[in-house]
Amino acid sequence: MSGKPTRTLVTSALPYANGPIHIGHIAGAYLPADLYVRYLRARKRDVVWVCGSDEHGAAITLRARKEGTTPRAIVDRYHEEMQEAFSSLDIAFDHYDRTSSAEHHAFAQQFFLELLEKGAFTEETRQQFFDPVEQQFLADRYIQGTCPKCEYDKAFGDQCEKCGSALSPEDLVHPVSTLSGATPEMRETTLWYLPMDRHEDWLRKYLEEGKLDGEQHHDAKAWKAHVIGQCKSWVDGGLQSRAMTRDLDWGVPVPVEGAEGKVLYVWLDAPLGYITATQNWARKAGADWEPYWKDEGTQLVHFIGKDNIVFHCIIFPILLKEHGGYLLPHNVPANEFMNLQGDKISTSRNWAVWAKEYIDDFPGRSDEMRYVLASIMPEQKDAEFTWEDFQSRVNNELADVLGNFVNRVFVLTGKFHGGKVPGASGDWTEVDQALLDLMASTPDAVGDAMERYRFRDALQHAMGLVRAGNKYLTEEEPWKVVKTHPGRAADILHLALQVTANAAIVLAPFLPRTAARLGSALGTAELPWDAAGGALVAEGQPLGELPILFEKITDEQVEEQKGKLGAGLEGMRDVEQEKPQTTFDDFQAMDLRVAEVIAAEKVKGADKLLQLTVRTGYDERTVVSGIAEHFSPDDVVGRKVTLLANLAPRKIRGVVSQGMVLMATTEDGGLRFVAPEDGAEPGDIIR
Ligand code: B3M
Ligand code: ZN
Repeated sequence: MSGKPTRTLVTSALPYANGPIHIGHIAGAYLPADLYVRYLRARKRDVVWVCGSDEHGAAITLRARKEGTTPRAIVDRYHEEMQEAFSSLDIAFDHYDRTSSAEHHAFAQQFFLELLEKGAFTEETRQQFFDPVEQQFLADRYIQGTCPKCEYDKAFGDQCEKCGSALSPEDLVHPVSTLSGATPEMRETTLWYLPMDRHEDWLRKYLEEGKLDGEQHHDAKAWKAHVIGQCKSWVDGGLQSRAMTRDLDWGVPVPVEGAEGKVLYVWLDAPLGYITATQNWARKAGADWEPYWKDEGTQLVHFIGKDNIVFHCIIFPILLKEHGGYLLPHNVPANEFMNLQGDKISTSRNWAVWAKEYIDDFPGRSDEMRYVLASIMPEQKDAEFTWEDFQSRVNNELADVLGNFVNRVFVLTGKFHGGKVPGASGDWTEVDQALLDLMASTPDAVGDAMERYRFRDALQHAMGLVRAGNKYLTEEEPWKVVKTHPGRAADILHLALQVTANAAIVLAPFLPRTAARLGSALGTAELPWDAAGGALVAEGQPLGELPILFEKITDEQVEEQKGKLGAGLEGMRDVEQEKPQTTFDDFQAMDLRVAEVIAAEKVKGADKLLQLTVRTGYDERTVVSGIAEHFSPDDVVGRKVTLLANLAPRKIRGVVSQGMVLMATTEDGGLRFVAPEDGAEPGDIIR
């Protein structure tokens, strides 16, 4: 456990304002931060947690294009929607900001200029990919190609989402514009680059030892192994320069004369959003923002998903260090991915559990989702959410253990002690003592795990106390003992009530609503963490009404939720992804005509090929077609087909093919002719 910092600044990745929030987001960067912050706050530590919408970058402009609207309309819509989604699961930031604000633009521009003055960037005129159809430079998600590292064929110009590598457009093999599908041309433009290779030495030290300039900066061993591993492999692989500006019209304008039409790279501007969010929080709270970013005693902790590691552990630290005066991240406890019901979460396939829809279907039941997500959080490796598992955790753990335990304690206290906390004799048995010991050690066990970002472990420790309490009650049977030894029964219930109050404290970060209900039912306005471990409710204290804490999840609810996955897309086939957009002009360039097959024979030595003679109405020509495994020559003679007539002739197995016969591929891998309706004649033009 690292030493107690003076203050902690927590950030969660700024989500792109381009779509709704699902449980994968929540489990990745928001719930863990919320748990951490609630815990630190319970310990009365000085902590501020900021987040906000990331409103720039191709993620936004491409979405706007797809929906046929403006980037501004997209970010305004999702900025609101995302905040509702977060609060529906009681994800409670101190401040939620947005990067399209005037304050953020001004700060990011200022920061850029300061870096420029310090010589952090190199200004270079280089050849860049340019889309000749859309008349725009292509970077980031505007360009796709094959990843040079893992060969994934849909890597973007800034990152491969398969292997996580940070890329530059020129790294891509077979680059294509995602806007037009065109093969890009090269055009010259001037950009500012961040020469990252200059920083390899100190970065390595910072990552491996947590040391910088001889000073202990953080305990590197406290970093997650997968985070350190990813970073080290990038640094060891050699860091390249990376362009920090883009030729685009949506973003923070580059504040340099003559740089019209250029904006800051989104991964330069977005992390600075953490700083502007802190500034805006401070203004609102009447506090000073600077100590949170600049004072030695502050720990800066970034909660993110694993696809953002390179940006937070390498690029942002370089920017902060180059600028000077800022702290570097103390820890970046990135989470891995959450899968869903046997598949990757996917917005486009509607394979997701949306935060808002969940709350619409399970009103008021945010604690249940928080509990399940914390139980399976992808801390060290990818994890999977299933509705069956959700049901079993809610029913068997929350309802049958926590709910059942607390309910029995309250009912029995009502029955035997008139609803008042009974006194204890102080004559503890060995069994009592074991439970008292567990109660005493649980807060530290939970706290230690929390401070090490082991939220699953922390929850297990907290629930361990509840399980022990439940077992204690079952085995000690106060409802029987009361008949012969009422004093002993009072001891048992007294202890069980103390366990309940302690559980409310250590579970509060995970189950804030349940903890509050327990607190008021116990008649204690406040259950401070510092008092946890010992007796918390006094003899004679009257208990309030205990509501039913957890309803069971029914099989019907599970089925209903599973039925929603992929819904709206029923009857849809699992097919190849659509090719990048093409243009009307490109389509017009293809000459499609009705033709008739008048002769066919196998191509010698080629199992797959038929040599067809087709009549076009104005000539007869040879076309070689790869259909021999599906059709015999007899099958095809006399058929009307669709011919791509102006395809450049190609020699195939010694035969010159003049055109192509269009075929449809069926779901089971078969082939069908794309045949014109009866009555169409050779020479009819298709358009
Ligand atoms: N908007 C990336 C993402 O949503 C990004 C995070 C920015 S954090 C400064 O994956
Ligand atoms: Zn890759």
